[in-house]
Parts: sequence; structure tokens; C-alpha cells
Amino acid sequence: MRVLVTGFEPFGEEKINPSWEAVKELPEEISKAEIVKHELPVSFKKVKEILPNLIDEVKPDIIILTGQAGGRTNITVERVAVNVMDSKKEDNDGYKPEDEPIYENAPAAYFATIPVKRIVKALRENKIPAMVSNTAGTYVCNTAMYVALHHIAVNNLNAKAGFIHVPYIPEQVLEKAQPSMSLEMIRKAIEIAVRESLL
Ligand code: PCA
Repeated sequence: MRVLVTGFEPFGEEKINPSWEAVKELPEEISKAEIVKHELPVSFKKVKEILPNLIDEVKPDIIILTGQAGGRTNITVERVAVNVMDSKKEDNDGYKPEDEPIYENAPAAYFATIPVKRIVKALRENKIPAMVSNTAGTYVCNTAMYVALHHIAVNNLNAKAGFIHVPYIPEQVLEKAQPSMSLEMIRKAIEIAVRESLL
């Protein structure tokens, strides 16, 4: 079995992105499955180009995409990706779409195909604060999740995919009144999500 796990590069004011910091530190193998790690750019256009090719190259059985959700208190496992790009802030290419579909003539939404509820339960059993989220937003993370699920659907691939949003880590909020979670806890949460998805 092979698992593709992605994190994002930093964006906005941030110097680091806890999603990639955590993914980087995953072991090379989880439950005997090979872990392939990749850092994605925070760019609507590049994610649409890179992710389908990456999936075709790696041929993963499971795809776990991760991203930063600054301000969220818990690990949030996303249930759904919607076919829209709508943003008040520019992406790292300076692009700021409004009400644009990710793909024309494509479904309004896709549900995650990893076991969302079971992952949340396993995280809580490991004393990691976790919740199901019913929106991944309309920025680049939602686009990545939609692109992966759409690519799997239209090509009939035998792969499961989902998205996990992670909070800031403490070093990002030293001067902000914002919640954070330790990098080690985030890393462990992603590892547990991989393990549960492989069951
Ligand atoms: N979070 C952003 C994009 C990249 C990331 O880590 C989001 O939630 O859309």
C-alpha cells in the first residue's frame, strides 16, 4: 500500500505552515504502507496542475491532504469539498478568484472518502482534540481536496482521499490571541489518520 500525504507551503503573513512541518516529520512507513510526502504551493492554478499529475505518478491507495486553518482550535477532518474558488485574500501567485468554479460542468461537491468519523474518534481516543468540519472553506485547501476527489472520480481510480486542517503551532501565535496545538500532536494526528484510513 502507498499513501500520499501533502502539506502546504507558508502563505499570508506566516513564515511556516504547520501542515508541511508535520508531514515532513512523518515516518517513511506507517502500518507497513509506504509514505510519500509532498509540499504543495498555495496557488489555485498550480494545485490544479500539480495534484492530478502527482496522483498519477505516485499511484497512492490513500491520499491525505493537510493544510493550516489558523484560528481553529482542533484538528478538523473535512467532510466535503465544494466546486468553488472564492477568496478575499490573494494566493501566493497573487490570484484572488471570486465565485469561480474549480471545473466547469463538474459536480457541486464531493464527500471525503477516508473514514472521517472513525478518524475523529481515534484522535479523541488518543487525547487529541478533533472534530468533523463541514467546510474546508473556498480557498486553496478546498480546491486541493476537490481536485483530488474529482481526479479519482473521473478516472475511476481505486484510491481514497480526504483533507485534514490543522491549527497554528505555538511559535506562530507568540504575539497573537489565537489557539495553537503542538507540532508533535499535529504530527501524531496525521499519523493516526493515515493508520485509520488504511484499516
Ligand atoms: N491553508 C489554506 C491554504 C493553504 C493552507 O495551508 C486553506 O485553508 O485554504
